[in-house]
Amino acid sequence: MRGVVTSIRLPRLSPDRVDRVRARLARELGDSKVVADAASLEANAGDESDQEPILPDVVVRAENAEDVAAALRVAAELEVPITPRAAGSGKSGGAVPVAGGIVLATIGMNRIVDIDRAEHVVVVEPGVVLGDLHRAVEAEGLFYPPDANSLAWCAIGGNVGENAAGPRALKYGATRDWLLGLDVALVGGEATFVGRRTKKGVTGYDVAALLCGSEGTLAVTTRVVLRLIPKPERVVTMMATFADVHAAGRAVMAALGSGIVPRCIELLDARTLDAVRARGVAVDEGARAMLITEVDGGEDDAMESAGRVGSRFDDAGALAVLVAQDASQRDRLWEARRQLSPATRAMARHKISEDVVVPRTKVPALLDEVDRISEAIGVSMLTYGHAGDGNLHVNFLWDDDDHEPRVEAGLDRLFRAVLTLGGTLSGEHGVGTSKAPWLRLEQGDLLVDLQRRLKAVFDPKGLLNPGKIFDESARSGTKGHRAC
Ligand code: LAC
Ligand code: ZN
Repeated sequence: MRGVVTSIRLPRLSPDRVDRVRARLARELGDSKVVADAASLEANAGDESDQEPILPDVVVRAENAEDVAAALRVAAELEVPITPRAAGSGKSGGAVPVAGGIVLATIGMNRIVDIDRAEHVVVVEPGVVLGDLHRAVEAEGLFYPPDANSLAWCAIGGNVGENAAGPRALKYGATRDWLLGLDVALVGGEATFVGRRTKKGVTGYDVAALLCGSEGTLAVTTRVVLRLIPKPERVVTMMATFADVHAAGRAVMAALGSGIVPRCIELLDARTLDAVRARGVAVDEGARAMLITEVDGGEDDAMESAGRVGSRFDDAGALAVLVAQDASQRDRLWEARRQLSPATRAMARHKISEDVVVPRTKVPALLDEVDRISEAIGVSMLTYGHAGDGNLHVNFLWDDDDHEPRVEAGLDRLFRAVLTLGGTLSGEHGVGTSKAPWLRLEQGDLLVDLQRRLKAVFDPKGLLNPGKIFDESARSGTKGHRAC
């Protein structure tokens, strides 16, 4: 189990109540779907964030929507906390059961129910792995663009819960932009469909959009209807290198001014490039920053578009602009990019990774501020991420436990700088427990309180995924960081 930042800990159930909950769930769902052995509890305790894992008291392995509804009914009747979970790849503590209780695991609900070629719609269960969805629809000549970097194992239920995004968000947006409708179950076990299956539709509030990104605090997804488009005929992948990260930041703006919308522009700074080299991608030693850029389109125009973007990089002072020559070169580059999160974690005993966003014109200003913060606190930092969206993963890396207060100060300064630059605290990982203490700083009292009231409409007793998004005692600092 990975240990890390001390999470909020809410009061736990008494042993008697734990016994009652386990027995009642087993009666409703059958023994095989209700598990409480040490390995199962541990496997459902944490996520991919720096938040400390916390053991649940029991895990429900749902196999269908009826199981989900039954678990939510029992939770309401016995007034027990219940935390939904798909793959557990989240990066803000959203799936950590901070009050113990029930973890409701939907990863076993992994059927692709329907790929509708005529309507360009796919219907899936929440446990479908994103990469499997990509392969299935692409085999039909269709395309689902959101591409969280954990696509080899993250699941659609979590993608919906967190409104997950990835590199291709620059051109295609995040999960919410592709979500048409959801089958959901509420605390208490009632079930309904929200949204639509058609391209257009404006009846009532857009509840599907509200649930997407609600981090499992309002309802539990049992089925997802997503929009598709035809698969682009051609993709061109480019790797541009620069003498420093600031030149790369300026080149991002130059490329965005080219009239072409690349499907991604990923920035990697000098220390991140060391991690890429360590993963076997040949990068010139003189390069201190890189942009991985992809352009897609028709067979004829994609190369021309790539040429236009590449010449902007040249004008902006690129050391070299290389085009991936074949699928294996391209795959190697992306594999290295997708592994950055675990690869950078291995670079120090402690790591915090943020996913702040600034208006993209402010990326150079943010990079300057990161330099200043690193110098002021004397802690090593590295930055990579979705620069075309202004969404950067700013990482703090340190070995010495005594440096935690400095990191804390750096984190607070980073968040304040991001807000001053007109940005937001999270571009894709959500608030969870990790950013909860700063939510009010960004959104103000009225908006936070309005959302809390909304939460109470769905879940009056606060049983569903308690302690997330709004709980300001969630993280009292970086105290408790340990090697991960
Ligand atoms: C990435 C994850 C950390 O972009 O969001 O690699
Ligand atoms: Zn990312």
